[in-house]
Amino acid sequence: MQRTDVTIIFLLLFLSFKCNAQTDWRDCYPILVPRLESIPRIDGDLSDWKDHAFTDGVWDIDRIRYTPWYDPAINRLTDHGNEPSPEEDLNSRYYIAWDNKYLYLGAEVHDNVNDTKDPQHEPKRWYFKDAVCWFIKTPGHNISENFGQGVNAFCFVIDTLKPSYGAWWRHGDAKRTYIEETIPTNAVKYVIRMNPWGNSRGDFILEARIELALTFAKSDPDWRSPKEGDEYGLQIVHTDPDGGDYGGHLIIYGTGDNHNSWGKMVLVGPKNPIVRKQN
Ligand SMILES: [Ca+2]
Ligand SMILES: [Ca+2]
Ligand SMILES: [Ca+2]
Repeated sequence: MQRTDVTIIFLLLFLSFKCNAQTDWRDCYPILVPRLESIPRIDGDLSDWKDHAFTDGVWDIDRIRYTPWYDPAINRLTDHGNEPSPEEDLNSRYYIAWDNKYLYLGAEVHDNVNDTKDPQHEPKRWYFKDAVCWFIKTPGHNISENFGQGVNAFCFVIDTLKPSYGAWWRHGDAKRTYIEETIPTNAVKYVIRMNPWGNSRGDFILEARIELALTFAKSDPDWRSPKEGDEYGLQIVHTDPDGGDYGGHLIIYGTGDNHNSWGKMVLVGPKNPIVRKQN
């Protein structure tokens, strides 16, 4: 057994002792994000790193319904007539990993319709389009205001034309809140591959990396290079309008802009892929 496995087991044991009916779900469900030992190619194919990344499997509306953060007003799908079953409307796997320079983000998504048209388009309105957005808070702050220092959202509109607003960054800094801007082009690399399995033109794979020093250090002057044990905040928001205006919306590990509702994301060492038993 490798040192990292032992560390993770001790961490989980420690956390499990703290879990009871009065405990916050976030203390019982740490999101242990592994460090990658080899550098992925950002090419719309996650197979080079996804087995070494954090994922907790498939998310759809049925699974979210039984989570502690579920709110039917915001976790919902929309009916435009002639819809497939809810699980075929949207189900996804999300991946996250890190190394000393980058945060790696991935999604493998089954979606019935790709919709990036917004009748009242503004660059910051990613949430009126098909988009996947990772909300991340840097370690060590108990900030009161939403999107203040160290609080970030990295949002990717699922448009292969990659418009200027396609990779969006909502964040704070030491003085301001809710800064809305494109992720600087030198800080992000991403690829969207549509219909990767030949089943639906709405399906896609998103593979992205964010350069840590060009984003977190800007949103949080106190941010330091990542190391194992660092505790960030994490929430994923996946929007799925599929026609019409404000539409389907799944929130994972949180309840919205208030970062105090977000899950605990702990940076850990490399992860060994699951090995299947020989038959
Ligand atoms: Ca790749
Ligand atoms: Ca859909
Ligand atoms: Ca969609």
